[in-house]
Amino acid sequence: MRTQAQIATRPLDDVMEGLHATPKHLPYRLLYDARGAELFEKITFVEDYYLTRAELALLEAQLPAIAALVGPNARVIEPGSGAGRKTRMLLAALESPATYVPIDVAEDQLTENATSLRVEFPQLEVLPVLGDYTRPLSIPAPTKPTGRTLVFFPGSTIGNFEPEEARAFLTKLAHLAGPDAMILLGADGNANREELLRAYDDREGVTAAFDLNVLAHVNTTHAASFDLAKFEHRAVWNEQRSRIEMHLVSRAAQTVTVAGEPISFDLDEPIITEHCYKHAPATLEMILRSSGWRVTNTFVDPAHCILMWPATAEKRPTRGWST
Ligand code: AVJ
Repeated sequence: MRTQAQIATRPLDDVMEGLHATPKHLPYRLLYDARGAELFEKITFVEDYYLTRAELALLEAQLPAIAALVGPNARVIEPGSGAGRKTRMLLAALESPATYVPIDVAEDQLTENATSLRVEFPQLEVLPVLGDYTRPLSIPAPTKPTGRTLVFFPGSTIGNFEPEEARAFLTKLAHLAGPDAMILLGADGNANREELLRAYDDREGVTAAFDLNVLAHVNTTHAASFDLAKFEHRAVWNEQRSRIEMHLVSRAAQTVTVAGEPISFDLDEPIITEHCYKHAPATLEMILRSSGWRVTNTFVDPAHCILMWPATAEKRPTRGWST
């Protein structure tokens, strides 16, 4: 499948690099192959994963304010569009949105989503971009004049980035979106260890299945011999870095072959597969500000976990293209 090849092929093989490192780690984008994207979508409905529920409620409550800020005929750009539940709410609330540009690596989901959006919003021009939004991007130009550009980046996806990368990425978005653009960034700022451990190791086992799927993916793309039964999913709160981590822990001392190379594991040795920073609101606001975005407002959910930041691009973003 093209998506998998595209996800797996990089100039420097970061899979091998990560498996030779200490601690071992895998690039998180591998979690989001076709099966992984499906499992992640399932996570968003899980009781213990409070993030989606809380953000949907917050978004719903603030939609009139958001629509007023954005104005008519908007061009909406969404990196990591996924299944598009929040997108639909947003598009339905905006005044005659003109263009929607979803960007995602999950090809099937991207195509299906674009097709159904064209039916649901006949006046909307949908211009999907298949690709990894952390790499250099070009956005197709709308065929008709549009109003304000809104970058829609909800879902705490920003937490996947290292703080410096987050800054570089938000700067890139400021350039991409142009002057007078807006961003709506949504992120979880919860630092409650118990709630986070539950959210990232849910009792239904969906997160565990999502995490373990990365080994199946590497088995396929890197001719690897991971036995999924010999690894266990674990959520780990990294207090010092204020981030939740997903680990796959080796249940035995074992050697796995990956692309012809033996990789040895000690008993209990982890592979870190993903981390999500839980920035304090002031930290994230500072990151936004130093990325060329002027924060205009902050929307906070009643449980004080999820925050949404509408921000407008400064006339001249402070930094050039990077990443
Ligand atoms: C898609 C990165 C926002 O960190 O909450 C959920 C991914 N991983 N459960 C998150 C995820 C395990 C999710 N993000």
